[in-house]
Amino acid sequence: MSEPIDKFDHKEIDAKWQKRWREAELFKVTEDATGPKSYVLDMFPYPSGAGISVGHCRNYIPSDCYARFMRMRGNNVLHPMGWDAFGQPAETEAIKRGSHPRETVPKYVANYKRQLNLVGISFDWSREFNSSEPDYYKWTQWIFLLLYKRGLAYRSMAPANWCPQEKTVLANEEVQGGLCWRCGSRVEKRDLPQWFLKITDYAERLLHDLDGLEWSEGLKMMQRNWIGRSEGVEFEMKVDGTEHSFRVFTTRIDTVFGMTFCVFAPEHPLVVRITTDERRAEVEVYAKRAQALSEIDRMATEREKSGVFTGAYAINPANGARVPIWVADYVLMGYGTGAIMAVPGHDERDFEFAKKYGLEIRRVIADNSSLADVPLEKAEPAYGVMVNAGEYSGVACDEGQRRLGEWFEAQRTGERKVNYRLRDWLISRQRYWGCPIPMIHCPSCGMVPVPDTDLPVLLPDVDNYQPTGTGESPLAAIPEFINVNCPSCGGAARRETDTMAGSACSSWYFLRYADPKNDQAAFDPAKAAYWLPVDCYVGGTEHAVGHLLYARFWTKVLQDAGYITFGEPFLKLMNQGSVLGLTPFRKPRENETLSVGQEGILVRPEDVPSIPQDQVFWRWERMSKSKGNVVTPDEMVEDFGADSLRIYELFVAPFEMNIQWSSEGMQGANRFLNRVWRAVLGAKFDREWRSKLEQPFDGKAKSLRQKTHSSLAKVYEDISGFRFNTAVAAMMEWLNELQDFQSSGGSSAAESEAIECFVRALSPMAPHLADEMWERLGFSGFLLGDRLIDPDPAVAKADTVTIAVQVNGKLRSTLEVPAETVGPELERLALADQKVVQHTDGLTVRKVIVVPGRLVNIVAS
Ligand code: ANZ
Ligand code: ZN
Repeated sequence: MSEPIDKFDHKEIDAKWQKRWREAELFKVTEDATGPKSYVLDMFPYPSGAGISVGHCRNYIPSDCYARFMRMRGNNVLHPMGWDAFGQPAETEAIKRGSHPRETVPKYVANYKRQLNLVGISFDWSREFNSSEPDYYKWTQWIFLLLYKRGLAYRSMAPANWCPQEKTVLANEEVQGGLCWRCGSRVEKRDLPQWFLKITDYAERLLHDLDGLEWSEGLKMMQRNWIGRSEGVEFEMKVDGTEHSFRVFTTRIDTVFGMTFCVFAPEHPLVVRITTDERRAEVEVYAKRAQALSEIDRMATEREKSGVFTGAYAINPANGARVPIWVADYVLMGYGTGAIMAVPGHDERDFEFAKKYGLEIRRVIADNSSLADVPLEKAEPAYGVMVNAGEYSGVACDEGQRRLGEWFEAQRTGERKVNYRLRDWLISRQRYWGCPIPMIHCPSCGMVPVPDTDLPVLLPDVDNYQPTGTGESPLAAIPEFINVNCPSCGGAARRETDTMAGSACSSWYFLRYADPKNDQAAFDPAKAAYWLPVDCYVGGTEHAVGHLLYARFWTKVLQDAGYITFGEPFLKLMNQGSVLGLTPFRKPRENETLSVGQEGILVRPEDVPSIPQDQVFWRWERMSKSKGNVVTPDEMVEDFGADSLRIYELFVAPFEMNIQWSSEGMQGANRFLNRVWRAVLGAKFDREWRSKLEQPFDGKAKSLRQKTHSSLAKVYEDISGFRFNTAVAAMMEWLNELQDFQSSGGSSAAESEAIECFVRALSPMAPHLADEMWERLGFSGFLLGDRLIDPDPAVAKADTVTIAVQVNGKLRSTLEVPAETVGPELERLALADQKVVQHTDGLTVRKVIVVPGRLVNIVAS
């Protein structure tokens, strides 16, 4: 090799191999029943105009390393990519720039794709699709209709979360802390007819099946809490002196004797009927005010409680007591029955409320009966025994719950019930850039689904796709779109003008990758059965209760309808940490105020020089375009090459941890790869090393071989477990040992073995450089198409010793074993030894004497 090998030329190497991979269609896969498969999937990205940052790469690079590794371990790997192109981000972007999403999306997609290729991600682009193409959304509509036909889609008037900025409704999952999760506006309530999907029918299964998933406990807990299962009793109460009655739900029926008042949600329909005339004005004012608040705000425990008395009373069915009925916003209409029995002695919110309005607080639970009259300083929600509870006094809480539940059921005035906090999924949006809901409103037939044969309902072009702000989609302004003939009676009818939220598109895309070009069906069940479920899903935790719950729901529905045989889409889920960028802020000026949690005013990096030094401070913030702290893979690849970026992102920290971006780290990664380059190509490589392993090795060569095989084992184990940082660290140590060996002048089959094993193992991490070195070592083809070398556990073990094996005192065989091999293992190995078996043939083994590290003597007769 005459060329200089001091440093590798990353530009030339990146371009050369990316071109060759593309031309060879190296990443293309098809079903192959002869071996195991592995489906490695990154979450469906929105192709935004900003392109990807090194922050996004924290997801794509490790999952690519894993996918390449799985393939090199003999799996048929599906690693696809596509675009979640419908929905708010594309539309917001398009509105801002006055361009049509149909034009901007392909541009953004092309840019994302270019960037991902730049980093050498091994996506099978032949399976690429985007969710805003009719070929795709036809099947999103088909699944919607499947849900409708199965009674799982319905339209109903609902107080919806309304984002005044985006002029659309939001799902509960899109409201965070009372704010819109995208634009941060305070969410309002509006009564609008909306489409819902009945995810609540699947609450129990969604909860139960979490147990079998290989997801982080934290994420499972978030889903469990979101589903919010609680067991309790729902029972009926009479309004004193009227025919009216209402129901309440409680998880603590054992506290029913401590009910000293009841509370209705302000929206409860009975409120207007039972409120007395002299209380009416005050109640109405209160109810109106409550309407403006979000559920989240209303539930917040730290908010001061407020409420008004209705003037009416209810009867406690357990003891006949007459209790006042109040209205308060901490009771929600959407949960349980929208009315509660208030037990201030044992419920914190009720306690606070009773204190404020001077209502009675009564102890009905205590650690033991002798404490029945101890006054309550605060609500004591613990379990113990019932006290001051008539015939139930002295009864343990759990027994009391059971008996009271039975009592209500026997009376037929109540029953034990399971409640879920999970609400039905609000799926309609009054926005243009989404998948049209395939329904028709007919004056004579009512709601009529678009026949499957008429799908897709195409999204028409509009002149103005700005939201109308009236709660109607811009599609309502297009006569050619809305006017249709009813598929059932043929009469004049109107199309539904709402579109589906983007989360509909991402609820089944993982199935489409199995069969992306199918125009007869959403997917071929056989292909889905081959590729799915997804074996390894990689994405952020921000989707914990949105996407990850919806996708599980649709999967279960498709399973129930017989299209697939599995009920969980993502067996293993890995959540990457974020990349933080150093972000400049300035101190607020005198006339400026900061909102809660805000430390300073964000400034653009280019403005920093013009601000007085003592006014500027820097903080680590999640990388995003809006923060002006983005580093692009383009810059990094330009300066250091794709593989340096890959190594840096793999090595910098455990996969799930946040990292602070550092350019010095990039240089370190680049230096490591240059060392690899020199160690591999500066040696005399002997392709025939395998045939020379029989020769005796000296101590140094022996220890290099041990390092090679133990490193292989460690690297494979770490990559399998998503511990990429320690895998790279093991490569670095291994390289050190190889370099030590080389600088001490050693050269043998052990060195060539180390080099070949190293280059192969490096391939999933730094594929460009690995393929280049592979070629320069005299091989051809691509490492990805080849296998990784299996570590030899015997060589991997620290030094071996030779054990003499005697039969009745005569040396019959020897064992080559790791020095630390213990007695019972030596005995087992000795007895299984071929020569020993021959010499004990026909004899009975009477005794085995083991001297660890030296010999085994078998006494047989
Ligand atoms: C009396 C009681 C006594 C309660 C006690 C709790 C403790 P989870 O566990 O989340 O399901 N509740 C019921 N419906 C409500 C609504 N629409 N808005 C606000 N609160 C409501 O919560 C169930 C408990 O929350 C119920 O049990 C009820 O208060 C309250 F020592 O009833 B409990
Ligand atoms: Zn009709």
